[in-house]
Amino acid sequence: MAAKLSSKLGSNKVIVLEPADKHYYQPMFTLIGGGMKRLEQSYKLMADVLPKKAKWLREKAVEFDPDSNTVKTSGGNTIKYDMLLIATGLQLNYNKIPGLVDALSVPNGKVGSIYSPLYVDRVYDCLRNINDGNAIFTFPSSPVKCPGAPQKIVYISEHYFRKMGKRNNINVTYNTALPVLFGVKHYADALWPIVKQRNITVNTRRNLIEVKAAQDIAIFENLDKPGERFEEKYSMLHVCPPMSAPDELAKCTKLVNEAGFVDVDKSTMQHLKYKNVFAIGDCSASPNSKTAASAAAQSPVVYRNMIAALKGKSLKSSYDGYASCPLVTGYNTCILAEFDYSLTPLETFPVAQNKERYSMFFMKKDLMPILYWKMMLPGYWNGPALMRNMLSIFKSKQK
Ligand code: UQ1
Repeated sequence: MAAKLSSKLGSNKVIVLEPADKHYYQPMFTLIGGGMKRLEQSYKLMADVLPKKAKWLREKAVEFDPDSNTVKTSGGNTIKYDMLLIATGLQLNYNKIPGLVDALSVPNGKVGSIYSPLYVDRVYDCLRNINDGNAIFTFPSSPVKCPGAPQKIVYISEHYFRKMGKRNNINVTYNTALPVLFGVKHYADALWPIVKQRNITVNTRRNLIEVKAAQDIAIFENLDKPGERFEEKYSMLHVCPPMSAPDELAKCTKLVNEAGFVDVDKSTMQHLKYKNVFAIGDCSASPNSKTAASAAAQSPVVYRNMIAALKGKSLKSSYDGYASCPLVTGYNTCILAEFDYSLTPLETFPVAQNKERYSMFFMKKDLMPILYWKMMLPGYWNGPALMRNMLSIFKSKQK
């Protein structure tokens, strides 16, 4: 967005408040967990990816005051804005689960998590170290980014165990707080036969509440029967942490909804009350799946509407809730889920995308990182809508 806006508005009109020195391509983390990529391949220095025409302030936004059009920064500065775009992403709350941070700090431990660059390498270590017992994977009771990722790592791990000839000695269990395997029925119907055929145990409505690293025990609660708990012994545990909007954002009640997310119109991405405030990506309250593809599809809408709002014109561009999730099902297959707000498939390619395919795996593993760095970050990639419309002429022929 900074690239798009600074190229339109000119040098030093856009200020980027960003405390991090590295920018991670997070969609690579599942592959790193499976040993298919290395952590060093997943990031670039922030200084090298931010647009030259924008001014980078290496500080964090710590206080928002939309009534005075100001943001306070971690360095004690107060910045006045004409337009504000909030793109903070989510906060990982590993500390909300007693014992988890300790478990993730044990050298050569049995607990890992693909969601953090701090813990992702532990996942592949776990896969290599486990020889028997229970491999347990979790999905928390909170909104998460890339809701497919906690089960992608299940499929990758299960395939890894088979490749290494140790699958027969390992029970693979996916404990999810959700009532379903996947929120879009078209793809859930494709995934259930895969978990059954591969003998993966799926328990719904099970939420991780504590980890006892000294005993290798994970404690889950039954979300449908409060008070009912299960203690499960693990030889490896993969945790998807609970997530939330960042604290600094969530405390600004003027800007956020009850859950802490920026209260925007789900079509225009403009704040419902403050017309000079927009949001993009995981921090927005728009009820789409939180994925990189969603942010890509939101980006032309946010761009056009911000420019219109700046000129005092009406907002014409609208986001349809498009999200995409390349559901990696092993070391060479992937189901490419694509859908919109109505949770109906909105697919790009003229093939049955609910089937496991090598082509989609190749796209996810080798093409998407290039597209991300070369097209999305410089502001040229607006999601696959254009490609979908062009390819749609082939669709009727396939059916
Ligand atoms: C996408 O746009 C995107 O954001 C850049 C991803 O994240 C890395 C994706 O994984 C996918 C699948 C898309 C959608 C792109 C196509 C070509 C369907």
